[in-house]
Amino acid sequence: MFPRRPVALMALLMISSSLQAAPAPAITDETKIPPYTLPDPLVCADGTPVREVATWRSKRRPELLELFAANEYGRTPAGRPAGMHWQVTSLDRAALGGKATRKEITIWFSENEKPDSPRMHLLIYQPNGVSAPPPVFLGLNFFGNHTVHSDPAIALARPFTFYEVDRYRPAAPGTPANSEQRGVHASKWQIEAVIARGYATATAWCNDLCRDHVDGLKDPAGVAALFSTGGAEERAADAWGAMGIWAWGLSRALDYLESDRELDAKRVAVHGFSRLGKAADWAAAQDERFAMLISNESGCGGAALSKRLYGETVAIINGKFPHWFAKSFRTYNDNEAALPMDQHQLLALIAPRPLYVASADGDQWSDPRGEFLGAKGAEPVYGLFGKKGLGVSEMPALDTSVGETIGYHNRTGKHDMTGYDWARYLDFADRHLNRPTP
Ligand code: GTR
Repeated sequence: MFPRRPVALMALLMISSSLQAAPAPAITDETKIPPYTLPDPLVCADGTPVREVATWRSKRRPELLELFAANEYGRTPAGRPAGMHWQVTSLDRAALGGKATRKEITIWFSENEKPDSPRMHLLIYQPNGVSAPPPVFLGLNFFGNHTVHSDPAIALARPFTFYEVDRYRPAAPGTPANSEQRGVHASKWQIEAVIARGYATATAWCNDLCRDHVDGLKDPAGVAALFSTGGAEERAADAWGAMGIWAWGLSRALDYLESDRELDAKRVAVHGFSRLGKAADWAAAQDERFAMLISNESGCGGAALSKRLYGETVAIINGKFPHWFAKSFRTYNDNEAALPMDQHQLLALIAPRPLYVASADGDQWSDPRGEFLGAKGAEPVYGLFGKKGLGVSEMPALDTSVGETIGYHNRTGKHDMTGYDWARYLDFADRHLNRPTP
């Protein structure tokens, strides 16, 4: 029987007020976390257990990808756009004191090359004097390519045109990014160290793809406009947001790398820090051309379990960043128990490729233990492939790197990507990406 009208009306009012309700406060006391149950990565939605790689590949993996697209990150258009093309805009074979070659490439996402045509600027440093095309670390940066190294030859990023959410606040809207910012994020990129170990590094600014702003999806020069996505509120419930677009951009950067015979596109480690770590996780989950994933303090919506209510929650992240995830993700605001999947299953989608998850002890907002448990929860799928994952059952001591095909450490210090982190990633890459592709 249908409820009588006043009851139905009251229910509607309750639903709409719960949609607007302030998020429940974050829990930061381990003893206050409510009990939760994680869905099994190796049991299909219809109850079929996954006992073979073939079942994982044909059934469970597509099923999980669909759950993440429909309920969290939104849907990604397949492949590259028809008119996509690129142009090398600078090339210097004597960069970094002769140790590296620096390249800049503009990747246009349509046939147009007008001032507001969607595009991405890729910056690459590759080691000189190597005997084979080197493996590549690929990641997006927060503030523009010119911030990853103080090299004065790096082209400045296009000016900001409006405030960027909680990250970079120019004195007034419209204040351009300026050369004072050159190299401000150099410590997060460690380019000399990467080159010295025989790897190339490639990066693009996330804002080239989608401005990190509540109105970012409306930017006429952004990728959202190219696909007529609509604004953060106007788009379809399962349409992508900034996170999906950033992940897509990483795959488009890989398209370019595949065309560059001086680099080994079969050995690309995609990496990301924080919000850009979430994007890297989603990129590697979807695009199996990425040979490795490094997820640095990716937290909520990244490597940390959502159902474990510690630190940032789904309601908090959706409230603060309404443009990051699909609108459908808001269904789970303060309702994480209803999620049909969780982030350990996202990490499981990387299997059998090497995966490194890293936390920082001073970054409780990202939930270090939740990130460790995310990695741990992916392990059974690595086992299915005959790979040993973390190989430990408890979180390791601070500043201790563990694991085989899944690496993990919890660094002392704040939310950051440091020389310590990079040294661990380079060691991990040496173990897993050390053989040149024939
Ligand atoms: C925070 C956000 C986190 C993380 C971080 C960052 O404000 O709550 O999820 O992404 O920003 O990107 O630095």
